[in-house]
Amino acid sequence: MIDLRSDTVTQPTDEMRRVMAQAPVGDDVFGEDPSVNALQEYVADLLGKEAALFVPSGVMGNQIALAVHCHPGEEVIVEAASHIITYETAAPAVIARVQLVGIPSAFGQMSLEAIEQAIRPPEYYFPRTRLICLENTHNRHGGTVLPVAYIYEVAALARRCGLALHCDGARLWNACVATGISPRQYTEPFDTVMVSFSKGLGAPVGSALVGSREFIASARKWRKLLGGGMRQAGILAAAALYALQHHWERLHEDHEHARLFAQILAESALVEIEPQRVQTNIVIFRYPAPVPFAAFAEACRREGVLLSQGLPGWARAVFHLHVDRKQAMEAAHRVLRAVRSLL
Ligand code: TLP
Repeated sequence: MIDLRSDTVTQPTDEMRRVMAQAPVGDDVFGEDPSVNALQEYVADLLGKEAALFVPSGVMGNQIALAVHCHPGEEVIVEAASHIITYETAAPAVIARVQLVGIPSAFGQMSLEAIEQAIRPPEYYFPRTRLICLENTHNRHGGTVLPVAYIYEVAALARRCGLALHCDGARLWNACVATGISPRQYTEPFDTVMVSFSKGLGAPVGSALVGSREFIASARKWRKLLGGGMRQAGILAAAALYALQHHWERLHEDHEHARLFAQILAESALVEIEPQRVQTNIVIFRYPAPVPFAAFAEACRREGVLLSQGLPGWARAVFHLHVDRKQAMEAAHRVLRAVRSLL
């Protein structure tokens, strides 16, 4: 079975398990876990921010960011197909108690005009706009990369309007590898950034939230409130640091495999694919309408490929540590066999 449902499905490698087993640990709720502290210092420095907080999941990192940036009843501008709006179980309504304003876009880039129009004037009866969130790379749009110039334009608009700017950078590493742009260049315009170790980097668990020292102090309180204060979490942090130091460079292989897979699908003309969307490790493509996704996914499973759903009407294949070049090509041929079986 070739599992392309997500880059979250990877198993820790033998070397990663060895590093985990040997990691020095302490009680992180007391701030005494040396491996967690080492990871947090490393990530803060890598992303050019004052401080970092290790959190169990990307969702918790995003939700803590919203809770620290906003007061209940305020508004957050997000891209309409963003992870925050789609896959976080309406947590912003429950935890930060904010309202999300979703702005549709083609590749994850909300237009500046649309963002500006969504910012509320200061009438007492409007909600107060507090925060803009960007997602880089953009998951549902197919792992698309936000151009740095665009991010700076959004940041200038946010500053001009007194708004904070957060980045869901669960796959920021992929954007860096795809463009050669450093993490610091990507993160500089943001007040806060969430990055994940458990996606393409292949760590079993964990994300980090970075920002100012003051912001991260509040974030630590929120993490505890949400039940995310972990004790000897160094075992996990060691895996995350190992992943960052050893699995980052190889992400270009996942991008290459994604391109190869997309190319085989595109050449067949059996499925609709937009090659300009294939920028990192995610490929989304339109499967034969009007077959429901579940039926298409089942046909692919019968051929030995697991896929997930992207935008409505689109299937998603994600390339990772455990899929080599041969398997990427084989997966494309199997998907085409599944498509033919449904025609
Ligand atoms: N994405 C998962 C699913 O939740 C869809 C996946 O398989 O891609 N931000 C972005 C952009 C993400 O893609 C994800 C996970 C998260 C946040 C949440 O991370 P976790 O799963 O660690 O809470």
